[in-house]
Amino acid sequence: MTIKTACPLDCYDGCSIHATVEQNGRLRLEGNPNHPITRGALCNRGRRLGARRDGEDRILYPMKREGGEWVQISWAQAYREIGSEIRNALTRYGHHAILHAFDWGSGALLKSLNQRFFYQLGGCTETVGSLCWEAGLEAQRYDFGQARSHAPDDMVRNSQGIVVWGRNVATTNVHMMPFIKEAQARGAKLAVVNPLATDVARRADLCVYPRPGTDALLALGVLRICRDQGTLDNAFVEHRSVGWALLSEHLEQYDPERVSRETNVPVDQIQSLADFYGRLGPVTTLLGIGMQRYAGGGNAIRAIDALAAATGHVGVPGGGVNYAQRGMSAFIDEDALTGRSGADVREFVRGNQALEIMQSDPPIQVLFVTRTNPLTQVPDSASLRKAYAGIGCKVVIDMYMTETAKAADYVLPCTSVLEEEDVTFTTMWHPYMSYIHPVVPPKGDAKPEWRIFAELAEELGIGERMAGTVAAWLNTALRPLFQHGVTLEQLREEGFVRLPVEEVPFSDGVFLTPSGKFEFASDTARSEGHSSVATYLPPRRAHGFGEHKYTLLTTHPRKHENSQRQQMAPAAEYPTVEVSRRIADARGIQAGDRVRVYNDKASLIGVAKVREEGHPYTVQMESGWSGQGVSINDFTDVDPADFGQQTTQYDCACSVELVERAGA
Ligand SMILES: Nc1nc2c(c(=O)[nH]1)N[C@H]1C(S)=C(S)[C@@H](COP(=O)(O)OP(=O)(O)OC[C@H]3O[C@@H](n4cnc5c(=O)[nH]c(N)nc54)[C@H](O)[C@@H]3O)O[C@H]1N2
Ligand SMILES: Nc1nc2c(c(=O)[nH]1)N[C@H]1C(S)=C(S)[C@@H](COP(=O)(O)OP(=O)(O)OC[C@H]3O[C@@H](n4cnc5c(=O)[nH]c(N)nc54)[C@H](O)[C@@H]3O)O[C@H]1N2
Ligand code: SF4
Ligand SMILES: [Mo]
Repeated sequence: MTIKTACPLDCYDGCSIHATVEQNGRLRLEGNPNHPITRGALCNRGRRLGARRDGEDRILYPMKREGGEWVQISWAQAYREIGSEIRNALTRYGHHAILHAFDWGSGALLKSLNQRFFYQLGGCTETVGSLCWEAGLEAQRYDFGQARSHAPDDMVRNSQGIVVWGRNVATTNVHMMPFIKEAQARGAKLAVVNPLATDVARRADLCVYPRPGTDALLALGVLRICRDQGTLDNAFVEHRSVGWALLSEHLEQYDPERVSRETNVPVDQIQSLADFYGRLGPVTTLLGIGMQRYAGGGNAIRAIDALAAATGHVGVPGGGVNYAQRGMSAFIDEDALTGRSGADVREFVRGNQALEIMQSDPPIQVLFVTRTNPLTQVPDSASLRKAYAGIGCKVVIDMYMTETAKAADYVLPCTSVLEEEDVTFTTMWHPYMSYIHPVVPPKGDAKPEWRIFAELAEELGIGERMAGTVAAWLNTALRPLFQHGVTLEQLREEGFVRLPVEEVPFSDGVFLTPSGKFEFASDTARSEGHSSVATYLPPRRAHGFGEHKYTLLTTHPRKHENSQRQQMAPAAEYPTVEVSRRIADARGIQAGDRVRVYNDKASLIGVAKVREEGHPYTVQMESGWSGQGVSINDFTDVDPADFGQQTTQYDCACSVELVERAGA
């Protein structure tokens, strides 16, 4: 029998899965052929969810660290001891002494019940801000009022141009590739803007390899050329926007020669990009997360928004500046699930939590980590290891012994998605929501996270505040959706439903900004301490700015999800270090050589790969790796981006040297 479920990983694609338990008990997972995005195919990460469920190294019982050894304990003991730690913290210091560090390791809806638990204590300290994409979300809030994406098939039908700007589509958004191919078959032109030569670049009509962290400069330079050559959409600028005059004045700083010099993009390519936006029919822009992880990352997104809007590609079929699909949030009552509005919450910025913990008053007594592996994924891992080490009681809920779990006092085993009942959806791209049906029973003593917190609440005498069933919680959280005629039964039976978000956002010319128009100049941005128009803020450490010579881009891994390597793509002892041809020649490095990558904070040995195309001073490694006593984020720093408490992992530099010739 085929069971319909879904992939809850933090991903653009939000796939629907057909799961079968074979006679020998093995799980077979396939992409749902009827789902308009999944179209029958899963990526390696989705296919390996079964292996992760059955991994030999999976944690199946509550574990406690005693004198440096891990011992198995019962749930009753775990609840009793952790409950007593919570009570002590509450009595001595109050609820702010409890830190809940969480992220989106699973995007299933009922995971938010973990927040509800902490709010029922009166409040807690919790992590806010983003390791991921918030600078861009804030940028689009200033410009459009909210980040919205076009329906996937709109591009296939209507776009004359596609610009993949800082998104590694063939790796991180694999289900986009067929849509791009179909649009190209219909005659659409493709441009790719990325310091690295990604797989999609092979299909491109125009490849631009800017110096990392200079996208705002590039976009504003392109916009200035469009203005000077008269290829703007004057009707849009006049009737549907505010602030053009101010931005236009600001563009005087971005003459093509300066832009070329500082972005390292030849003038003729800047002109080609101007022709793309200025002279083609509707152009859709697929923005990635990469270029906003820099000092000026939010402004880079604003600059691209402005370019696409002024040249007439916003609010029209085939256009759009697609970064996220925040329209989904209107169909979910998050507060009914979490109860956040009544709670007294102290906020620690995710990227800066090490310092916040070390300076905390009241001090953090108990740490809970759910759905994240901060000791690998948060910048400046060394400081965070130190900060966590100073906390008396650390509880990690996970399926595997991550670097963070290894540093804990208690590790509690949560279920795999294949053992859960829930709902999931992506806010990164398309408007489909999927039902998660349980496929197999929980292994060992693993429990769904919401049950763990419900039982811990009972231990603390507040059980009734967390009591409920999956159906009841879903009915509560999805009430706004059900008002649109969708029912829980329909979602359950069909496996997925399309939410009623518009196919072409802002096609009525009405934006969600204070002015109701697209805002080239934003008073909101200014009142929040930023330039009112998009501006170029140089990187802090990337190539040409810091002491080390090469930009170090630790981008998202091909085969696995962030640091979730177990049973997906085990960490090699020596990670691959991709260097440009220029660096290889300067340092006498050949493919396969052992090389040392280092900066002031960290050092590791890897195996060299040489890239012929791309920005000449760029080194690339996959994020999510740890080994040799360090993690990738031992190289990165905690400085925030311009908007939204966003981290800047790519604003990072390193040096590289040859250690040992291949085969030597
Ligand atoms: N296989 C796989 N897929 C994933 C994930 C995964 O871990 N593995 N993670 C998921 C998550 S959490 C996210 S947030 C998304 C991220 O999805 P993406 O945004 O596609 O991923 P990134 O690797 O962060 O960066 C995308 C690209 O930005 C480029 N880039 C870096 N600096 C600059 C710059 O200054 N300018 C420009 N123009 N480009 C730059 C990088 O070279 C990279 O190719 O992917 C999701 N999908
Ligand atoms: N240098 C560098 N750093 C980066 C990035 C980068 O590109 N480069 N990318 C950044 C981005 S975009 C992101 S989104 C973050 C991601 O960083 P994290 O949020 O830490 O994501 P993962 O590494 O996927 O870790 C998620 C963990 O949650 C566990 N998990 C899965 N399901 C559940 C569940 O139901 N309950 C509980 N309790 N645990 C569960 C998984 O087993 C896994 O260990 O990393 C950021 N850090
Ligand atoms: S990780 Fe993304 S692409 Fe892969 S199966 Fe899951 S949702 Fe689909
Ligand atoms: Mo992310």
